[in-house]
Amino acid sequence: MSAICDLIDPAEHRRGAFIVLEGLDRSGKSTQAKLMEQRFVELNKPVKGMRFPDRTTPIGQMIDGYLKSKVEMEDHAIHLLFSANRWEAVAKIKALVAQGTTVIADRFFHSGVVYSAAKGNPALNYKWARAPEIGLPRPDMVVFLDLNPEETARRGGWGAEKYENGEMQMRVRQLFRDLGKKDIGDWSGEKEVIVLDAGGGIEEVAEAIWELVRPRVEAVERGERGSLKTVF
Ligand code: DGP
Repeated sequence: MSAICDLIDPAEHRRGAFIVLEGLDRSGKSTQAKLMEQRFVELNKPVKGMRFPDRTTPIGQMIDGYLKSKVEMEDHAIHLLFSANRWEAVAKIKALVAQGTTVIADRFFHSGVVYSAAKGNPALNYKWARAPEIGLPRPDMVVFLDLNPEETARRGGWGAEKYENGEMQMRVRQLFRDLGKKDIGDWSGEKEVIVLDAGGGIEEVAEAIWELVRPRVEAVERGERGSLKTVF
């Protein structure tokens, strides 16, 4: 073996993956994120589930008050709070991934851009909404669980929070579907999000997600995707 190979310890370069599930409110994201986490546990692979917004931090509590309509907030101001709530988790995400733990996030920056753009405020367009997300860790894969808003609205607990109304959810769905056609814009040719039909049963959807995610995670494990990239 060459001297260079002797110097490279493959384990040292093995990072974890960063996988994000996106979806409409009550689309089954949180259930699916837990089921995916379970797969990693069964395979003895280190994994950590996270969710955004993280309502446990001081910023997250402000967001929670807004979503529960306890406080009013100007559109740009709440947008920046959602973004700040992601930024405050960056060091943790990077450290976990660097130590070889896969992070599964229930929502990340695409929700930020899409939910704000869906408000239809001309002063808060897609370009403006994306700007504060630049520099965040870029997920290795983002899966959008695509479901008809009429279906999610029939599910228990729907309608209690700010964005849980039919029109908003329709616009959110359309914007996510558009992202499914949009290239990230680097050499990879990957799309911003992968749109997955989430209309089946829980196990069926879990299997479909795993079929997408598993090869990507294995590519990360083989070192083929290099280090974690950033949003640009
Ligand atoms: P959840 O905890 O997943 O139910 O999300 C709470 C709500 O907040 C949901 O309607 C989606 C919305 N949301 C999540 N992230 C963002 C964001 O970054 N910006 C905006 N405007 N809304 C978001």
